[in-house]
Amino acid sequence: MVFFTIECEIKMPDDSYNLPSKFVRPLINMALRFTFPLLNFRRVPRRWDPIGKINSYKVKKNQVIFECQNGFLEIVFINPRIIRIRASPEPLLIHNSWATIEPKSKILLQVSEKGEFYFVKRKKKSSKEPLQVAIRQSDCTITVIRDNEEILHHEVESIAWSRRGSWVRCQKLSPTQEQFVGFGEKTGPLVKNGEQMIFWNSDPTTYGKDDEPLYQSEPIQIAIRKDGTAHGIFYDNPHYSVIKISEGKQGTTDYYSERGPLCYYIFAGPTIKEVIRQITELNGRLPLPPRWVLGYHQCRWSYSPEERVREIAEEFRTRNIPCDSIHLDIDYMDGYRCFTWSPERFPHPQQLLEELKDKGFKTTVIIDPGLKVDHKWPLYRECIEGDHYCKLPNGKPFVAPVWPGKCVFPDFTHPSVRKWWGEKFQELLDVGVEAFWLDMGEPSIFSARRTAPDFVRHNMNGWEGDHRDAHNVYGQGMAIAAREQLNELRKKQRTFIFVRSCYAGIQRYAASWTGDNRSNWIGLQQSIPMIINMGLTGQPFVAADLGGFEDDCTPELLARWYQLGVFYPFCRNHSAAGTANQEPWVFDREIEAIARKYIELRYQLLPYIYYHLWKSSQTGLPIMRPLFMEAPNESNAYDSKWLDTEFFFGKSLLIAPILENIPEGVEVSSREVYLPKGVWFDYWTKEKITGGKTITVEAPLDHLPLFVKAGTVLPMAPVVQHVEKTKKHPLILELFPSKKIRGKVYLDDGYTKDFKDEKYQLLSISGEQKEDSMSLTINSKGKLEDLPTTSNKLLFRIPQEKIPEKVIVNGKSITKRTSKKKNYWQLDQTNKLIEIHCPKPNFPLDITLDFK
Ligand code: MIG
Repeated sequence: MVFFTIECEIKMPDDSYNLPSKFVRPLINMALRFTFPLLNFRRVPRRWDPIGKINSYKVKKNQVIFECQNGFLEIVFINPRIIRIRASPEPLLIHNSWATIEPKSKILLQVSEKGEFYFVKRKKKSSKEPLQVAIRQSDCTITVIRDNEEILHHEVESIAWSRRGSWVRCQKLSPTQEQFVGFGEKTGPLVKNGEQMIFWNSDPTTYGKDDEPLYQSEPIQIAIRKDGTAHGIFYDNPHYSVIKISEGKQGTTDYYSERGPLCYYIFAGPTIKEVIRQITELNGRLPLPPRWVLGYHQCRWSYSPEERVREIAEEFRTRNIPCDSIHLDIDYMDGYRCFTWSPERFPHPQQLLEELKDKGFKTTVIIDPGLKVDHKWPLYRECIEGDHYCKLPNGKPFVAPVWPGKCVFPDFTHPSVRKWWGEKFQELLDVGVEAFWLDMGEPSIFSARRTAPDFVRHNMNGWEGDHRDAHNVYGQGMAIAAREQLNELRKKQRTFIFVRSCYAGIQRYAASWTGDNRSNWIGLQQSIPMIINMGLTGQPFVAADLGGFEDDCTPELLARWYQLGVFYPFCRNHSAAGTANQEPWVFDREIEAIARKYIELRYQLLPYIYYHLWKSSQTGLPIMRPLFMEAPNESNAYDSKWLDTEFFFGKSLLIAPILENIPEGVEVSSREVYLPKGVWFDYWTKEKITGGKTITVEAPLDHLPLFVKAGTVLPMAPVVQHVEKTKKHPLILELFPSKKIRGKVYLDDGYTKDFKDEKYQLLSISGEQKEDSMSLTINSKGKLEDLPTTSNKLLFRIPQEKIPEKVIVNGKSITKRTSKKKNYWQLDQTNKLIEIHCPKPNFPLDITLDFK
């Protein structure tokens, strides 16, 4: 009851909060650094009772249940490469997951006895079993075997329950040297060997190096072996959990969760890409966002009043800096009441949004979970009358302070509350809002503990529970509510939603961002491993606040942050109230030019990014990729020196940003870059470089080291001020030749859900370069004939070493520039390119360049 007294002691203002001043905030943050861990701390128990020896087992079609001395163990094969293991002191009930879209398993199982082990395998006979489970009779320890021979996972101690309380434990050994990655949103390096991590959604108000836990819980571990093989484990339990990875020759992973049952999935891989496909097969994949979302987003806490929003929009357009969305933070609301507009600051929201729309901006608004206690406000009354709130044990509403002052909290773990709340989005859609930003779902509360007390009651989809059960999925419920109802409210168009707090599997409801980072070099650097690890656990579309949230950004930092940030899957500049402005133009012309150059680069790469995002929606593979994903056989690809500082963007680009300020006494920044094996092109100079080695690259303030793999067809767009404008332009295919040339483009209308009826175009380009010729074939798939979101023209750009004698398109030799309506080719002498123009291309399209 300690927490109870603390919550009650808090003075709760009726009026909304004011932002604490710049001087008080660091003090609050410092105080929270102590109170937060103290009040959220849970001690991992010391005394445990193991599950004990196996007494008997039962095979029930697709399920094997072992009855042990102290509990039950269940094994199910979700498919031949994904198994689920559950254990509990009591007989196991249905598995209620907040993450998985678990298909009903149809895999029949069998158990065979060999020596002191039981082997669980598929009933269907095959000489090589992707996965099988061996369980020792005497203590029920589990070993998981891949392809009949390789031990993936081996328990050092058997599964156990705490003697007091309700904790569960699982301790496993990694038989081979492995590197552990994944774990979702965590600070620190990409590889987590030797670390202990807590899974308890938390709002630290701002975070720096090694601060944890943060807003999200994704207890998914991927183990990578140096031969490039990988497998994964997902501990599907949203309770307070701890994963501890001990170092040593043989790494061990200890997992503890405050409440059972123990439930985990093993993904067999055997490659990292396979593991991600398997994880997202189980937990779902990102619904394809509208294409404009890939543009640049500008935000700050807060653009207010209306006039300020207009001003910002105007700055972008007059300065010719591309931008697709302006985000409105909490001050657009009336006293922080959700779904309302401030009559003073935003008296004519519809008109404002209309004007923005005319200029090519989509409006995104923030939504918080807490509803202001205000008896005159209909939404509050509905919440109370409809019994939609989180409750105290006595059934009364749980009330706690957040921005609006005293608030009640919708119980997003209740299906009908999700429906009720989700339908409210109609009010914002009516005003013209296009996308939604869901904040504070930890839930974040202005108390010393920073979140709800354990005794608060939640519906838990009918299973009833307390806040220990609900805490890590409260934000997930908020996202589910928004996604499910917005799918209904917008039957035709896609909707973009992103959240701060969530649990594994969030990607099928919403994208996310990494919360309140800081405007410093650590904030810049650590966004790389963070976003990559989130991608590895299934979330491919993530942003970090570009320029940093807390503290003031400096010109040099902002320039470098643009160079990295335009390669975040989701690209948004955002900063906290009370900090210095950090829009592209606030410093000087040099910094503005750098911001523009890199935002423009992102817009040029849009077709490339869109293809990869579509790919994520199909396979789960993220666009921001660790080196070992594309270069699994190179030891440098596992070295944190490179892993934490450079990355693949899609299959073909390598980004090596500058992550430090220019050292004193040095004139020009430079960095070492490890270029994986193969041939590369410097993106800027088109100079060829052989990889498999480290190079030093000079990087003056406006330069980002950026490389393209030879053999790539880079689909590109011209620079436009917002995504919809690309419609007037051709699709550009830029070639980076090699013996073999490959590329893909995915195009659809970019806005509706029609692509689900195959109304898209998927182009596959393959080609060959020979001594004195080059050939390209472009095939198309999908029900659309034209190239949507373009002017239905193809433009090939081929670096020119020799000038072709003949260019042949579909068997017809074409001439140098003649008419705009026919295929023709020309030389771009300044850029040293051969350009081939194909208006209204017919697929398959064959092109041959003869250099004889
Ligand atoms: O208590 O809405 O992470 O992006 O600007 C702070 C104000 C609440 C936290 C979010 C941040 C947002 C801020 N919010």
